[in-house]
Amino acid sequence: MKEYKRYLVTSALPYANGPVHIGHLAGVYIPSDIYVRYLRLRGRDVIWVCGSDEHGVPITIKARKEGVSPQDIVDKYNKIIKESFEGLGISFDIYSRTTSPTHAKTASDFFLTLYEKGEFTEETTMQYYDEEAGIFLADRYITGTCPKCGSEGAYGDQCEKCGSTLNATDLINPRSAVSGSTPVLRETKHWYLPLDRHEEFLRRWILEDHKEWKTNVYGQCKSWLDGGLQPRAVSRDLDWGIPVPLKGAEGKVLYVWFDAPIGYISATKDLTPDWEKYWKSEDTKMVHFIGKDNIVFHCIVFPAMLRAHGGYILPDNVPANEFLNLEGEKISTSRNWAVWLNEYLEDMPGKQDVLRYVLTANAPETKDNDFTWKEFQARNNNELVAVLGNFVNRALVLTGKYFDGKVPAAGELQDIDREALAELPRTRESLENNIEHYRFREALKDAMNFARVGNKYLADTEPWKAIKSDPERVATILNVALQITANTALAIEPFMPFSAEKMWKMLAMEKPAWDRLGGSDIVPAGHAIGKPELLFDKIEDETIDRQLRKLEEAKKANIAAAAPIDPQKDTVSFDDFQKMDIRVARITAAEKVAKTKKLLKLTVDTGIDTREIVSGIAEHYSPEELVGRQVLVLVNLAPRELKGIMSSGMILMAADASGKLVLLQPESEVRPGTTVG
Ligand code: B3M
Ligand code: ZN
Repeated sequence: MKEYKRYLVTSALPYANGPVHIGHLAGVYIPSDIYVRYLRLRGRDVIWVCGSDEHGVPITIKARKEGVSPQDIVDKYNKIIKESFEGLGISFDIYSRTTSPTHAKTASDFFLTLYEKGEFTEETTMQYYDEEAGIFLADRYITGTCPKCGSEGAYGDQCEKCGSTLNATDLINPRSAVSGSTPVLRETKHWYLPLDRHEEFLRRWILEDHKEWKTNVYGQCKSWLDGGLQPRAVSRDLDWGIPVPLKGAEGKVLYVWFDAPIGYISATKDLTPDWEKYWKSEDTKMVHFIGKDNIVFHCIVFPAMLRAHGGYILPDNVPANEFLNLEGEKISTSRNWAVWLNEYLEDMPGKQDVLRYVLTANAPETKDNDFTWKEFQARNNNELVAVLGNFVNRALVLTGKYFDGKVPAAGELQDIDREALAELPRTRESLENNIEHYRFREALKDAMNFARVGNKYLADTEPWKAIKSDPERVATILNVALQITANTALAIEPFMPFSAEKMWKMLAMEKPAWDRLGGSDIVPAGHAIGKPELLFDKIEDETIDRQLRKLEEAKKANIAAAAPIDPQKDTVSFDDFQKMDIRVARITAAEKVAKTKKLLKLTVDTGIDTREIVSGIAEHYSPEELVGRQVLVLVNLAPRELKGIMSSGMILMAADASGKLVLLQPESEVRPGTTVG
């Protein structure tokens, strides 16, 4: 393996059109945070850059939907994203923005260099233009009938119903999502990066020189390369983005996927005047952390851009993860099917490490994985509380109890002590090897192994029993246990920095250098430790149920949003309306209709009389819930017999988002018999 002098780590720039969710965290930000924290602990020269991706069509769509400017949208979400990352301990060296002046200049200059070197081709094509709005339409702004499956509302680039990839010009009955008008085809000129010119190089560089890349990454690259590379447009007709810096290119901006990766360079410039040392030296190991949907841009397009420009290094590795699902379903921003980081931090204060732990233990490193709240609870209770927290607590509490909080000196070691201590350097080696190879799930198991060894050691040596007969032996046991505790604190730091910090506080020690990890002499005899506290609390069902209910709500809202609204019925005359006699009434009794699931027999005081109405609401209300309620009743509906009961009238109701029927009732008490109209 190549020896590098320094590291440049990048993490995908999140789109500033929504908060980040657990899928982003598990796929990109937690693994990169672990990696970088580890490198820092090892004293390596590393910088880690990230920032908001603030251009692109999704942001303009969101702005239009909310009736605000794209700048408002990115300001809002950049702040939410940045603060929530900080809240979770994601330790970027810089979190920048692609709307920064540095970035505008960097991206613009980059484009010009490629243009002047003749690295682009130009092409004039026909594109949909909205004559009413006076703009060219991005694919996402055109909807129509899918030519493949015939469903309505397909987008210019994709039909979400059948999943087909489309060209805007394939859509039947295309409509502009901006004005609703029918778009027309117009000529437009764009600049293209001819990826085919780089194909041979990329084949060699990836398929031969980087066989060590993760199989999911390597495989995707190979299939792209085998399919043959095509020129890709690097500009768009859009009014939000970095203007194409050429005469005659008014109204054209850099394509977001051209400017965004250059954002890594701009962020580095904003971080340090020494930025070229990181970007332009073969001694730098560059690593891109991304999700699988970004592989082609980071392994093929961006390297081709860097190479076309010249002078820049290419990534040494691109450890992309697969996707995380949530409770068995694909995470979706638009359907609000997600656990949002900002909400998690509010709902679960002090539990940052629990989320970091669970998302690492279950990271989608080699295949898509599922996050469930039940697993979250189980891992917290059975692993963090029962293993890590329990071990640390016992070691510290017993030291307080038997030795007044002073670390006892070890006497002669027995086999069982030596065996436990011998696990430490072995575990360290495995942990390091796993992190250096981007196997963070395995590395976390190693970190937890320190606590497992400690837990087992205490269970086997039983100091609480030995204390009566052999206090000297207990001194040795607790010395060993405290060495393991300190090892644990050091080992978990990249994964669970908040807990590591608490542990050093409880041990009343400064964090030692990483090279002490695996050692049996981290905590000196005679040292006074601090006050033990619990590292983790048990998570109760109630907490989990609250989160599940939140998801249930999201689902209901989606069903409601997706349900079509009935078209308006034919006009009726005022006289026809007057024929309907609707009154305020009160339910005085309610009971189930025998042998039916849906029907209740209601006794209703209509003010005119007391009568019976059979209503299909048994699945939505219990009889007890109904008695005493005021309702609206159509009293002159022709009576009809239902299950042997004469039903005289109809209770007015509407279905809510989940399909549950809800009663319509006066806002305040009204005398029964009062006419509604
Ligand atoms: N914003 C896409 C994404 O979040 C994009 C990443 C840019 S990295 C240069 O999936
Ligand atoms: Zn379709």
